[in-house]
Amino acid sequence: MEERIESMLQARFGRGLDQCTRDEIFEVLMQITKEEMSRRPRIAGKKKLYYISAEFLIGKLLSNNLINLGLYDEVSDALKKHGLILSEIEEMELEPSLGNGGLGRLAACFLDSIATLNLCGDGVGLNYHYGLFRQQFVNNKQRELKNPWIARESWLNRQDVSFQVPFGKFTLQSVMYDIDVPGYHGGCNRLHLFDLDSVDDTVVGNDSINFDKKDIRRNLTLFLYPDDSDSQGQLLRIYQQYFMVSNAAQLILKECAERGVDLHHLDEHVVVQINDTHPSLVIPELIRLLQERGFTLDEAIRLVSRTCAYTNHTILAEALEKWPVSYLEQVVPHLLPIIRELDARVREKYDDESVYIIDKDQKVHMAHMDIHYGFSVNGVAALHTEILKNSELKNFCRIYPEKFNNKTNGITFRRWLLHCNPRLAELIRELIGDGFERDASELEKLLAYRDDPRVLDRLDEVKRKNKKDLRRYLYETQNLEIDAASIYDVQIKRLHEYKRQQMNALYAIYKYKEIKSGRKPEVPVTMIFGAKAAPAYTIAKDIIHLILCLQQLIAQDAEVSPWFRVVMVENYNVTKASHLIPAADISEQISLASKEASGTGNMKFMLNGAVTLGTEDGANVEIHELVGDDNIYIFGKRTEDVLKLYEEKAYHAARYYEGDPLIRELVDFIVSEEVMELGDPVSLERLHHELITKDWFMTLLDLEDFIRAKEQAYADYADRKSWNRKALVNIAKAGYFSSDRTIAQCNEDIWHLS
Ligand code: 26Q
Repeated sequence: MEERIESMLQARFGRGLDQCTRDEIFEVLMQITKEEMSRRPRIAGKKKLYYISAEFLIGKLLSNNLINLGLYDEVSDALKKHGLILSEIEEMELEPSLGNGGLGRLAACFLDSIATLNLCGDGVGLNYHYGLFRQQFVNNKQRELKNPWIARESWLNRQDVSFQVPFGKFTLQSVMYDIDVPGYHGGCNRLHLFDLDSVDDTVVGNDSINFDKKDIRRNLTLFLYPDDSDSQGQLLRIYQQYFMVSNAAQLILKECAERGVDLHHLDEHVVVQINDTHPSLVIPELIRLLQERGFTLDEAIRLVSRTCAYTNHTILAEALEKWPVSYLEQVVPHLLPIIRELDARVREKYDDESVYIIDKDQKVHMAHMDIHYGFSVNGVAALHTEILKNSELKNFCRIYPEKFNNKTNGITFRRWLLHCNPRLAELIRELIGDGFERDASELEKLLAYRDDPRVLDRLDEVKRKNKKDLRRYLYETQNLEIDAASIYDVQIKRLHEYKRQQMNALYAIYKYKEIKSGRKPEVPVTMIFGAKAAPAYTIAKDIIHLILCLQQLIAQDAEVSPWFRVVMVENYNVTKASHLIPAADISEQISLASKEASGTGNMKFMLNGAVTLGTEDGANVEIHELVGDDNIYIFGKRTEDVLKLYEEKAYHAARYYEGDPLIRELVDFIVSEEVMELGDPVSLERLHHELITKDWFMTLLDLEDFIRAKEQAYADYADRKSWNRKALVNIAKAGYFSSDRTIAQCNEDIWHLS
């Protein structure tokens, strides 16, 4: 390997490993990895899965691809001989931020597992030039910058595949780029990302994310839509979605032709997984294309309905896509007759407005189309699926009980253990062998060591080293100083009110005041946040502002800062997650019960030996069941209570604020002199007002129980042996959350690939 790297460097740059820059070495390692992937067999099968998703949050690929190819150690050793460290070379790689958060990262984990299980399945999405914005903190506020990731050389391979995509007013010609997806010690699948040659990066200013949203030809694939809270650009979003699915559908039919598939048996050769409703237009598009090929409408609908399966990722009303008929009329007029016909068939059969595709306000409910005209509907955690069946989608479940199924999310252990936490992986190998790398359930063998003080000490040592690494990383990247001997209490995820970062901030205020009153914690604490807010989501940005003000206030306070720190990591992304998670002691999963469909960060933390502090929400419920009461901190109202409060409109934040002196004191601190001096009074006032008048996600309802649970966790941490046992049990029980398990279940129940 050393020779191969050397000779390639010489050929390209005329210099060797000792003289080349890290960038140059990275470029060559990427090239070697790409060559290796192109030599691996492509996974084939009678039936092929197309996983269509508007997001694939793949993160940096070099190390992961090398791990999966079985080349990591070889490359790492070759570099070491020259005093180089592979992980430092990987820092040169630009992160492709082609996703907002959970749903996009899930798609990336799934691709890894699909290839690892040797299943024939490709991803289909869009080649956003800038991905999600890069976040910068200026004056304690978030600022958004563009986030380019496509360098001169990248993982993308331009293909000779191109389709005509017809829109209402014009037709565009696409181009397909592929990224190879290697399975763990196996063959490769691909991620197909569609783009347009006419897209023009220069329509975006240097440091901004603003551009002319109407110039579709030039802007279509520039940006990933920064989630549902940004109300602008809806038409552009529909253009993107149709561009994605028309390409996907044409690719499917082209590949069918190449494989000699008789389209009358499409459903025996193709399965389409629709990742949330963003690709839902693939249903009418496939119907349209089959009609073009001579199929009757009845036959086309029958075939497509047996081919498409839908995953729901949310029950938040505002994230359920409903597009005005007039928008679709403008962007894809040729699909409207089909969508109307699909709706008419529903209306003819069912006398229940709540299941219509087009509602009385002339909005098209994408999820309704998926449920009627797909063969499977799955939720992403047990609780979430139950809520779908019994409340959110209950009228559909009555009609199609057989379609509903649960597939609890998972994560790829290649990235979230082997790559991000090599020390822990090595310790586990030493204890139970390497079987867990293929069969994650083998991690349970670790339970044999739950009372072995030597093993618990070793676990502690791994965590301590990881914490030191993180300390250095935060210092070098953001000039943040944290205490490596403190408890690392971490909340990293998109900023959303339902995830309740504001509740965690109120805890920070509580702790600050406690220490000010002379009550110091037994062990110092560092609260670590990382979160991006959608650019148009005002309250979310106000919450970031509050956290950053608290960070400054506490850092400046010599009385408090030796005991307690709040830090917010800038530009939270997959790379940052892989530094933060291995070092965490406490995993914050504190969404309002019923609101977090699953969460996947919770699984990553658990696998890395952090203990969850959470509500009975999403997959936390399953984590709780697996680890038992002693190895998790559960607090807060449960789903039944919450749903009832909403139903009866019985939650009033003001009552908690007015009726409870502690709550009042904490909330009022947001607009105290100390904080107002550091921050923007308008933003702080707005957040304060929101919390006491609306508090739609019931922060104040759970605040005191949250404080109780967190205090308990901090106190328990002081008993190192018992804490390390909790960490060990969490790791041992994390096997269930391998995405290999999720994908095996998807295949068994939905896809039926060979
Ligand atoms: C909606 C309308 C218009 C434009 C964009 C959107 C939009 C974009 C992104 C709606 C939703 C998303 C992202 C959703 C998401 O990430 N959901 C998360 O999915 C994870 C994987 O299943 C779960 O673990 C999380 O609980 C869920 O929040």
